[in-house]
Amino acid sequence: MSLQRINSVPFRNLFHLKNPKRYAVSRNIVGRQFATAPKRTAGGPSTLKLAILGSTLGATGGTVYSLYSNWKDGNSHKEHERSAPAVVAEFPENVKITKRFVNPKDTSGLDVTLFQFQTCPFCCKVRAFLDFMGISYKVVEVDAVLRQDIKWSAQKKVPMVLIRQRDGRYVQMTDSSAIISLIATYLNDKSTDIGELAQYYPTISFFDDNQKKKHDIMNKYFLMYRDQTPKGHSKDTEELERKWRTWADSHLVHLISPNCYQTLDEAFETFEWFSQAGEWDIHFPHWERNLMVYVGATAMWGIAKILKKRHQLSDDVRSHIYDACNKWTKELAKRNSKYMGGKQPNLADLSVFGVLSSMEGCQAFKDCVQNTNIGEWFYSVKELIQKNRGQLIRERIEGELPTMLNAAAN
Ligand SMILES: N[C@@H](CCC(=O)N[C@@H](CS)C(=O)NCC(=O)O)C(=O)O
Repeated sequence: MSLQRINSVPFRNLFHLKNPKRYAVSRNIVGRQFATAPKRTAGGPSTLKLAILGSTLGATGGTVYSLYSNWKDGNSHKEHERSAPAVVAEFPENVKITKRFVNPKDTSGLDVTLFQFQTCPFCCKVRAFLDFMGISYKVVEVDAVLRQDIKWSAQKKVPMVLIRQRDGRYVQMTDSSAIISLIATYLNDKSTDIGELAQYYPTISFFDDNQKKKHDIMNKYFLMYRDQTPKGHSKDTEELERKWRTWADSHLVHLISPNCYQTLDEAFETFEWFSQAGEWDIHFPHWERNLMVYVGATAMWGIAKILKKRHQLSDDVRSHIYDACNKWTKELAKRNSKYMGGKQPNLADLSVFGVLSSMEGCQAFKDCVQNTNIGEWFYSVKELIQKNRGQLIRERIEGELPTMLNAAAN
């Protein structure tokens, strides 16, 4: 089977191929510098001899270095592994489904289980997408400290989904953007098995600028089309969508932690809200809920400081998130468009919404709504998502179900 997008993605767009190339080029420059003859000093036979000797040594050194660099590059190339998404024969034992969203209007035929932390921005992105598309799915709320429900998996990050293939086995996909692209590809043309489509999103490893080995999912911002681009899509609209999806992952998301865990008090406040939003009181025993709040808040308060430095944010962290909200709304205004997708949200809207919704109960979000124009767009996307979302059914009930929630569940 040939899918259009995989052929039309220019290789230079795939970031993992950029780095080795850049290393190769810069190392050759170093090699050439070595090969350059050393500076001449005053004439005389001994100086000439020295110069010849020097340039010979230099040239040899340069060539040896160049060969060594090429060999080393070749070797690091070999280490750029690519692996297909894992497939599990049976749904893992002892995994407790926390809740499910059931939408009778769902015609996708998909059987999706989402392993998540309720307020992780990447998980919020996936939920925003699934809800907006009206897909029914099961949720496993993972304890962020003990992580018992993902013990079976080699991948330890959330979000992660298990999706049932036609042969009854389950394909495991990680990375919020890859999950969204995979399911969006499937929804566009259901004739190909989801397990087969998942092969277009392999995990690759590469070396970053600091020679650190990293992993990522190839093609994660790309949808795969069998024959032709769907109606209403054009190269420009797709590029725009990809640009802002990437922005949500590479910029916006990094502003969340420094803004929500600035102080220890704010970190506890945020985790109390997480507990409420994730219904930790009813899905986990009391001691586990407290462990998640106290360990989580303290850890995130420390991590937020590291992240602030890593992403070169000033002490006025709010100004960065206000700038980001303004950048988004200015782009909408410039396009005279309600959503980035036009009259309807597209994957960029859902991604930006998802990331921001992860802090909806935090002071930082309230400040954004008060100090920027993000609210109008945000609540309009939220309304559509809520309208399309399936009915919530709670499964794992450990604690007391508060009367209000009980009523909502029924
Ligand atoms: N690029 C990934 C990032 C996922 C990620 O970093 N998830 C965090 C939770 S917010 C996680 O699982 N961290 C646990 C760990 O790194 O072990 C995505 O888009 O899904």
